[in-house]
Amino acid sequence: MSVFKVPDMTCGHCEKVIREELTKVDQQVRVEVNLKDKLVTVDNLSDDRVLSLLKSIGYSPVLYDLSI
Ligand SMILES: [Cu+2]
Repeated sequence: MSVFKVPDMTCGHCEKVIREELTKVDQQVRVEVNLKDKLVTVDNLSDDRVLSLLKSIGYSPVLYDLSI
């Protein structure tokens, strides 16, 4: 499981397109979106893949270090 900060995810539409982009890859992929904190939690998909998929649809994700 990895958490990504997506500062430019601002509304329900963003949530929908992000969710669709990540889950279309594989039905095993699990996505949780926290719109208020602009966090996306992803299970069963590599960090590199998440970052490149979200960038490909115009977002600016960064891997979020929960230990900070
Ligand atoms: Cu939006």
